[in-house]
Amino acid sequence: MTNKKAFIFDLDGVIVDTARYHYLAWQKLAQELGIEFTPEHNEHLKGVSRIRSLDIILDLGNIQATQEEKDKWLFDKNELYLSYLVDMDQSELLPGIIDTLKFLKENGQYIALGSASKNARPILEKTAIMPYFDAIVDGNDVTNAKPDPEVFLRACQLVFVAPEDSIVFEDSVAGVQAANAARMKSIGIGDKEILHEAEYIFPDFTTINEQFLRSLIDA
Ligand code: B16
Ligand code: MG
Repeated sequence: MTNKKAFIFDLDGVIVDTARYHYLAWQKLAQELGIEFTPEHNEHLKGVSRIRSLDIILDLGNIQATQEEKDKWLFDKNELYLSYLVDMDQSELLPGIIDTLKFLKENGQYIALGSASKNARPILEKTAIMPYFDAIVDGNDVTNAKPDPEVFLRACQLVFVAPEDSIVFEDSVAGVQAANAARMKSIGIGDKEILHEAEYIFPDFTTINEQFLRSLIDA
């Protein structure tokens, strides 16, 4: 009997190193508004929707803004972020990710995307990894942002796999909490102190071996 699990990948910070581009773009806005915005503050923005991210930054600076101002800042931030992606290609995939996707595909597993980003599809295209994915759920498809489990629940539904047979790879605290809330196996990619709520934590995909992936498939 084949054991088909749903392996759900976050995008920013898991598949590609776009987290630093989000940070640079938010930092520019924060600077313009006279708000101090550090890498520590940025951790709270990872996995969080664009709109919520802006609210967090404005709260840091105690700034009240009209909807019109917010819309302009959101637009400008996204334009700057997109300008960093213009020349993006496969070289921006994070180390070890392709080997992991290949192994799972060769072993007949479902692969899905579960990202908060509204820019997810062009990034998958630019990095030429769209063919690996059986299902894509991104910021355009959900109403509730991480840590709400909606994005991951929709991803497993699309491949007809139960949440308890689903595994999530995440680099953000909000994403790990979303996976746990969905009752999926959560695997943190990054700092073990920041991602301590995850069931397993690895610094990156080069440290995840085939034996571990096999154990997830056979669990
Ligand atoms: P966009 P992920 C998230 O993507 C990022 O971690 C987060 O920093 C960003 O604000 C969010 O996407 C929205 O992205 O502005 O491109 O719609 O990590 O869930 O793949
Ligand atoms: Mg992420």
